[in-house]
Amino acid sequence: MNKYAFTLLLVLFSSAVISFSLPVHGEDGYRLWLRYDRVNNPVRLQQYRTLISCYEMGTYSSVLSAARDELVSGLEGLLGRTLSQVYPEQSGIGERCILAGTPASSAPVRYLHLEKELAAAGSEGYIIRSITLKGRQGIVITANTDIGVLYGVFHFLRLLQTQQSIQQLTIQDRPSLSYRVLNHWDNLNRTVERGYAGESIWNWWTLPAYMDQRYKDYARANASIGINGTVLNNVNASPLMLTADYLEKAAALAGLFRSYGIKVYLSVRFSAPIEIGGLKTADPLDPEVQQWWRQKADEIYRIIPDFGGFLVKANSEGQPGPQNYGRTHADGANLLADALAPHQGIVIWRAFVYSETPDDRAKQAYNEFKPLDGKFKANVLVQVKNGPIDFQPREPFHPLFGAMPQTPLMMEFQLTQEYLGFSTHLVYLAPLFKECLDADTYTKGKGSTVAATITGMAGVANIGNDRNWCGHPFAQANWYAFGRLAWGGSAAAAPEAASRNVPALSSAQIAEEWIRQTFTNDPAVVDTIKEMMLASREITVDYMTPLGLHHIMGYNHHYGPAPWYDKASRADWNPVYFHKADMAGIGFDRTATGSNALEQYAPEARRQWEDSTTCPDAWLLWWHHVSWSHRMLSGRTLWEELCHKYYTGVDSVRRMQSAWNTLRWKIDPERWEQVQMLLTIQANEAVWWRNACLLYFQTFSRMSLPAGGELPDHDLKYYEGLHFYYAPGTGVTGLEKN
Ligand code: GCV
Repeated sequence: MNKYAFTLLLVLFSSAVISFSLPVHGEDGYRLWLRYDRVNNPVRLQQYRTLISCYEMGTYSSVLSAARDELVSGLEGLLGRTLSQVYPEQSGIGERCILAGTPASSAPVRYLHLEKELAAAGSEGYIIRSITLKGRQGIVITANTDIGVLYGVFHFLRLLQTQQSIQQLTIQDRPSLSYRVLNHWDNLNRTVERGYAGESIWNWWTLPAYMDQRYKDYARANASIGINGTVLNNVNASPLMLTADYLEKAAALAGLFRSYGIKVYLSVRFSAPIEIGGLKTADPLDPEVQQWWRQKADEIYRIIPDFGGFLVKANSEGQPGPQNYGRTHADGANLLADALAPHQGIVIWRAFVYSETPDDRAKQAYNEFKPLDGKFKANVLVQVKNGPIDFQPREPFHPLFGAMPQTPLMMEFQLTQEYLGFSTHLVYLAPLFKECLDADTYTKGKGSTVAATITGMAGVANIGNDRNWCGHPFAQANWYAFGRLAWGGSAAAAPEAASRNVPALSSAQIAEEWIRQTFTNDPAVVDTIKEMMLASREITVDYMTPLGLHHIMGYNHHYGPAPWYDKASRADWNPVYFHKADMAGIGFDRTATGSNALEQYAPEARRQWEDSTTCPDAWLLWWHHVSWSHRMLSGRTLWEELCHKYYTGVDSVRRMQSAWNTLRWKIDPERWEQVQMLLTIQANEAVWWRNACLLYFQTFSRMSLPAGGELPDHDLKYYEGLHFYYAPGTGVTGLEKN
């Protein structure tokens, strides 16, 4: 073979090798915000390469191993070169080394004497500092615990991924809430209630023998944003979850998640003692039932020693509960609390309850739970949805926040977009979460924010087995924002919060971090995407449920508009129950002349909403039934304002489309194209919402649509006649109609 033929062969061979070693998927979103691509800003890259040339780790635990793996793979990707591991001397570090570990696991960390700073870091916080030790420069990432070190490593990598300076670092951070927990509504048959991103990521069939790589990447992603718990299964729980077979599967996941500081929790069905225990009753005061739960808890802790505890939906939407036996929610929660207490487990008892009574659904949870304050065992937390109805695009904060001072409360937010366009609409939820967290309950005087009343935060997960985890590339941002907000989105009342030395994160900051890590650091692109994200929630409110409207979507599957729907078996499942449109006007009167849900709030909070002439437009129809010609604060009449909002909503989605189009060549083609297609769906559905709602409400207002505005392309009958088979998230057969 001559020289040229040999060279040609070599080239062909190496390109074959290269093409095989390239990822099969392009930029498919799988890597989430942990991409670790080489830093493309030469100045920053130079700085990072100058300051980092090696690493040293404290003696390994499984958590520190995870920290080391992340640090090494992250830095090697970002710096584009390999790093050497240095084994530290007693009191020194290698030149330009990253030193990571706790004082207990690393002699050089001990030598730094950071006791005072570490005292403020608590059990999950950390310190990141530029140091000089015996004339050698380096950076230390340290904490009181191994998990604190892992969180510090993720923070450090975030600095590089977002191209921040790492000169003179003096970072100290800790979480403001103790419980930061994802709630999966995943069923054992892999359907996901209100899931829009494929099937459940838990492959119950192949667990525990087969551990999908996804489980580890899930844990990494969660740990990177400080999530420290996960409830694996749906709150509409199968009793089978508590059988030995399934517990073994859960134990396998718990074993993996342990290295990432994530505890496993399970949703339990209150009647499990009957269904899988063979008892005749699930009465919480029955000694046999009590013994059954104690034994079940012992069995669980034998195989999951750090098991987090139980999440319970009881006497809600058909689920069994203590009221089936004439007992209270406190009796039910305390039964389980007693079983878990010897193992330091907790019970998270949901307050999402409402029954078929003539009373306003918005009032029922408060009426049920407020009198139980002080009656729960110490290891019970009550989990309250952000608003009193059900995860609507806009709701006032739930009146239970601040109303149960003797009971630790968990906030429940929904990341999966059940009522916000599934995973086909781009809606960044941090502004919705912040609106609630920052709201003033006035329960302990001015400044008693909702955030200050909670101990933990739960997020109903939007994760499935779709390649990009969440369906919509931008839905990942809601997972990210949830974790970041639970970590540091508020100056919460928890004692830990007081010693955070960093200000609460804003929606804009979180969006920017996410964009830089997930898409690009190009400032113009970051700004364009950030603007879209920050506006997106309000835009969705405008085209779906403006001015305080709520719960007017399709029955059961909750897809699309159906304000006319009145066929549900229960009044409070019908949209007409919530908007109450008639010839006189529209809106739910929740003032003293109506249901008086207002009285559940502190007087100062009430004051902002109670007068229809001063109530902010955004909340008006939540609190008041007003005439179609009611004068809004904007100066328009109600009907004009309603039209204005619906039309503006559609226009704004179109503006998002134009903004996205300007990014055509600025981000990877795969995700650009996906988002472009999804925005087209969103724009079409915004038009659908606008037309369907305005045509329907017009039958009452008898007023005209705005002159010169786009006319609906169909009549009301057409919209009313639409049916959707196989709408995702319901688990129905597809033959059921809405
Ligand atoms: C898990 C809403 C949803 C249900 C959900 C329920 C809950 O009603 O539509 O799918 O059930 O909330 O939070 O328990």
